[in-house]
Amino acid sequence: MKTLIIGTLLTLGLINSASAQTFEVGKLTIETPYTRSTPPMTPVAGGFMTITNNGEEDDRLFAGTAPFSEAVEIHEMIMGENGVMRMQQTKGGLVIPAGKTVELKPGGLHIMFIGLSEQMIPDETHKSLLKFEHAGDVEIEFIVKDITKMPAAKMDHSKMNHGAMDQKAMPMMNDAKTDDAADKTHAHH
Ligand SMILES: [Cu+2]
Repeated sequence: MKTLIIGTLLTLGLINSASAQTFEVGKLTIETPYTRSTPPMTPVAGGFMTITNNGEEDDRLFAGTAPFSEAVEIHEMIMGENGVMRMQQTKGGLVIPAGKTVELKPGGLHIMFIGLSEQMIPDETHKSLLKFEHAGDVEIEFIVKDITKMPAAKMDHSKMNHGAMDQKAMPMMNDAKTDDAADKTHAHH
């Protein structure tokens, strides 16, 4: 009977954390961890979530482990010399400042699962252990979102707008010169 009650409570706890997608450890709240679906044999996948530090001292995420991935790293996006964004591993983990929320999202900071042993199938969940300097270890669950149903990243059109402004300025100068030349021609007569 005792075993049955404990078993029931554990089951309820798991159901609650999975549906709410919120995980607590120490002063940290980790919300909506997700990864994106992958085609078969894809070697890597990104992991995304928000981490809020409700405490009064900074904490630090030191990546973690996952049974479906050889390595779990923390990556940041940086501008390469050729003007193309690329990702690199953060040095010394990722600081979660006291009282702040850090967002890991596509195109920005993210967890990188490297060496996937499984395909990421939409709506499946995958457990992973995250390691924090102060809060310690926490097991969270990543939901796999269907990448084909997610909005695509917006393109940057700022360069096009600048080009249009430059072209507008030029005809005004040309008009002024043309008028000046026309006046001189008339004066000659
Ligand atoms: Cu990455």
